[in-house]
Amino acid sequence: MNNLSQEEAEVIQYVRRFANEEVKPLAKEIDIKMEVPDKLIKRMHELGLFASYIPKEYGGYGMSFSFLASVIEELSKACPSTALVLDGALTLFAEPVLMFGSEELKKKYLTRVVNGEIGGLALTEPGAGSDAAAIRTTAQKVGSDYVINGTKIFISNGRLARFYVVDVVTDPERKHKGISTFVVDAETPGLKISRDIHKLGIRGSSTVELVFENVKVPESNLVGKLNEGFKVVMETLDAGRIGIAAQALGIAEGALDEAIKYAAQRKQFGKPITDFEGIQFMIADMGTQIEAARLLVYEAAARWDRHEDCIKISSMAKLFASDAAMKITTESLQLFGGYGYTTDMDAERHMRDAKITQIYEGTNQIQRVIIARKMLEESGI
Ligand code: COS
Repeated sequence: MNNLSQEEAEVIQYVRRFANEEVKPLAKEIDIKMEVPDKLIKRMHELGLFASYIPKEYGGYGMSFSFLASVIEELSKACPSTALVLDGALTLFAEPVLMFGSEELKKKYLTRVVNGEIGGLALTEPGAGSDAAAIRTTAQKVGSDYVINGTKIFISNGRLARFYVVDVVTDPERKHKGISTFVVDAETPGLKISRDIHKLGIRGSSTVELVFENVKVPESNLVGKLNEGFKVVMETLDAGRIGIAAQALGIAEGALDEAIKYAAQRKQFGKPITDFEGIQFMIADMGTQIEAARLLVYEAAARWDRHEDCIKISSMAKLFASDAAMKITTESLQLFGGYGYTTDMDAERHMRDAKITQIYEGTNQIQRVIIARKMLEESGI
């Protein structure tokens, strides 16, 4: 049902075991210490997860996007912060390089992703969130280089990233037709992490503000064509949103699994609370939402694998799965009663982790705008 090859389905069994045995026991500590430990990132590399989605010609395993979505789902059941390290590296960094990068750029950076080096995407700015075309970070041509100046905010994988895909203005007169995308190495002089951003959920994921002060990048680091970077980032987000939908699905499943286990052993009025119809209805509704989210996530992933237009389906998957995750984590906490409201249980963390999926890679209000625009366009009216 996940459209996985037999080999991919077998590998997923290992990923599930890794998530259960090595990631899940650390999830609480990751949240408290606000860091995914290096040893987990190394293990993901050893298991070939960074290489999984990279094509064989760049040293990877050439597995499908559906496989990647399944990995993200499995890891997110255990710890969505850990999942985001991989998701960011592959959907937000590797995917745009793969889709639009020159051969030189692909060889240079994708081989490094295969080696477990992490990347990120630097699009959002203090004044440009939902209105992505309003970015103001500039890149000016000086000789054969471009010199970047500006500030980027909410950058996931911030401190872990060795390189970022960065969106900049190269022709201020032309709005979205004057935006270009570059790969910038984190070590480049003038590029600084100006602060860490502390969050409600996915606290293990490093989120930073980046400041660019006369950061020089070679023209050869351009991803796609000059002034065509908006298309690069929009298509990146088409893939990225499927990744977030898979993350939301995993969070919801992780929360519901725990809640069912608890409810089945929690006795009140002389019987397990799962004997009460009110509780059964809650479980049934949550299970149905998860199944519907799963169908959307893997339909979107399959279409991405078939190189079909995914604008509408990826927004639908992200919208539905993230709203479901928020609802399911809230209701799961409710099943724990007073205990769910304490930090003794994981339910409150699941709820905090779910919230971001309704916000990042485009708020769910923006997803609705995208879906409606596409539907109206398709109606031909
Ligand atoms: N995939 C591919 N191309 C897309 C696209 C998508 N999802 N969305 C828009 N485009 C293209 C359009 O086809 C159009 O191309 P042409 O110039 O060839 O006509 C161009 O991009 C501009 O599109 P549009 O006029 O719709 O742009 P808007 O400025 O109105 O913005 C939205 C469109 C709102 C969809 C965009 O700004 C957006 O996605 N915002 C959310 C940003 C986001 O997700 N931020 C999170 C960052 S990562 S944490």
